[in-house]
Order: sequence, then structure tokens, then C-alpha cells
Amino acid sequence: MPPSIAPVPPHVSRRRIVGNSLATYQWIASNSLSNWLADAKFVSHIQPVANLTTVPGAHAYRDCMTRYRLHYAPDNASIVIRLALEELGVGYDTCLVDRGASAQTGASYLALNPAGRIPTLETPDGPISETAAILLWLADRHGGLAPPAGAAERAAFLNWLFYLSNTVHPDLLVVFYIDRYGTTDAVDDIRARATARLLRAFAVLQTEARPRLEGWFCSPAPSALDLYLAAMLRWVRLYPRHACDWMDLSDFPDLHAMCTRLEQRQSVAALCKAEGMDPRPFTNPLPPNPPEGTAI
Ligand SMILES: N[C@@H](CCC(=O)N[C@@H](CS)C(=O)NCC(=O)O)C(=O)O
Repeated sequence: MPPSIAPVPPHVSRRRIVGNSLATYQWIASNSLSNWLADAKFVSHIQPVANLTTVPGAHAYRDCMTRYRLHYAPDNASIVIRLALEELGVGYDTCLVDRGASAQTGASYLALNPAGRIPTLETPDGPISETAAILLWLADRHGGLAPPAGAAERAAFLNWLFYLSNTVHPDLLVVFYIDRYGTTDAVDDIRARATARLLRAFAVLQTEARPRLEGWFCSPAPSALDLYLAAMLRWVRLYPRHACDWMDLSDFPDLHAMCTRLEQRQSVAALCKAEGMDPRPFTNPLPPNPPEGTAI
């Protein structure tokens, strides 16, 4: 985040923003909206960015954004988006979400992503904060990582992308944040059921998804599905530290091979450098040693 935060001029009120005041948009155009959002004392009287951009004529936000901004924490779901941006060769800035200070639930971050989850990508069309949604939006916008709309393979691709985000990722969250899902006496049972579902999901991905997605999953060129799944295959073997030995990647040779191929990519080298990871983050995951921030 750039250091200077310009104050909101007194004439900029919420009513005026919603009412599409020219002065407001001129002000926004000359000051980064994100800087403004970063100053929590102003958050209470502004509209979330997503609403702001739906206001007719809210072009200034689009005009003032020249680069994407990825709100990230080391080794969080933001790594999937970092990989996608790197693969697409798109310029971006990063902004650390300080998990040590629970910044993901602070007012300025919630103004961007009311769900309080990482990642969020600020785009000229407003912030997007669900991993699969960001992947799809980037793929559509920049052409790559997914079959284009209208392609025959799009249906199967969407099927399995939603499977990753609606079925696999939520079960990972059960394992990572087990205390949110039950009382102390129940967590072992909850974990056992979630890990069993995950093992089945990985098997389904290998035996059912891969043959249906020729060219778009576990293929020579990485796709959004590969990036998303590789990250999840890493996390399950790292988090939480006291209960992460329930999966052996070699039981899933096609997924293992996909991870091995991915580790040859420049995008992964960039990720490892930026977030302090060892060079085989998917086939031999080790806890990261990030230059800033913490993973959990
Ligand atoms: N549905 C979200 C889930 C993202 C998510 O849960 N991210 C984790 C980090 S990997 C997070 O924000 N955890 C912080 C918390 O739950 O407080 C997505 O697909 O992006």
C-alpha cells in the first residue's frame, strides 16, 4: 500500500457518492480509492467498492486503476491468484493482509471483502474475493488458464472448478479451522470425516475429472484448475501442523505429476521468492519463511 493517504474532502459524503457527484469522482480519480479505503475512519461513510462501481457513471474508479492489487497473506488462498497473475504475465501490486493482527476482519479490509477472507483482487471492475471467481474473471479477461466462453470444454471445466471451490476447498477449511466446526470432544470425529471426504475428492479428481478435461487439467500447460488444486495439495500436508500427515501425494500419481510439472514454471519460482517457500512447494511442501506477514 503506498504510504500517503489523502484525506476525504469534507464535501464528499456518502449521499454524494451514491448520487454520482462529479466532484466525488474527480476526487476519487486523483486519489487512489484503496488508499482512501485503507483509512478506517472513513470507512463508515462510504459505499463498498462493489456498490460504488454499480453506480451509473462510476467510471473514475476504472480510470484510476492501472494495475491489479492483490491483497494477500503468505501461503493463503492468495497464492492461487498470485500464480494465475504470474502465468498470465499480468502486472500487479500486492498488499499484505496482516493475519497476525487479524487484519482480514478489520474495517478497511471488510470494506473490500465483507466476508473477511483472503484473497481479494482489486480490479478496474471493483474488488473480487472468491478464489474461483477471481480465476475465472482473470481467465476471461486475459485469455488463458481456462477454455473460453463458448468452447465445448467450458462446461466440464466449470463443473470441476466449482467442485474445487464448493466441495474440496470448504472441506479443507474444516480441517484447518476445526474449532469453528464443533466442540473439543467432537473435533477428532469431524476431522476424520472431512479428511475421508477429501481423500475421496482427490481420487475423483484423478480418475474422473482428469479424463474429462483433456488439455485443461493435469496437462502440459497449467490451467486454473491445476493452480487451485496444487495449492490445496500443498496445504493439506502443512496445516494444521499437529494433524497434517493423513495424505500421501504419491497415492495420486496424476496429481503428483501435475505438481511436479508446475514446479518447473517461472510462476512458481516467483511465488517461492515472494512468499519465502522452498523450491518444491507442492511435491515437498515445507513451512514458508515469508519476508513479511504470517501464514496463519
Ligand atoms: N471461499 C473463499 C475462502 C477463502 C479463505 O477461507 N481464505 C482463508 C485463508 S486460505 C482465510 O481468509 N482465512 C482467514 C479466516 O478465516 O479468518 C475463497 O474461495 O476464496
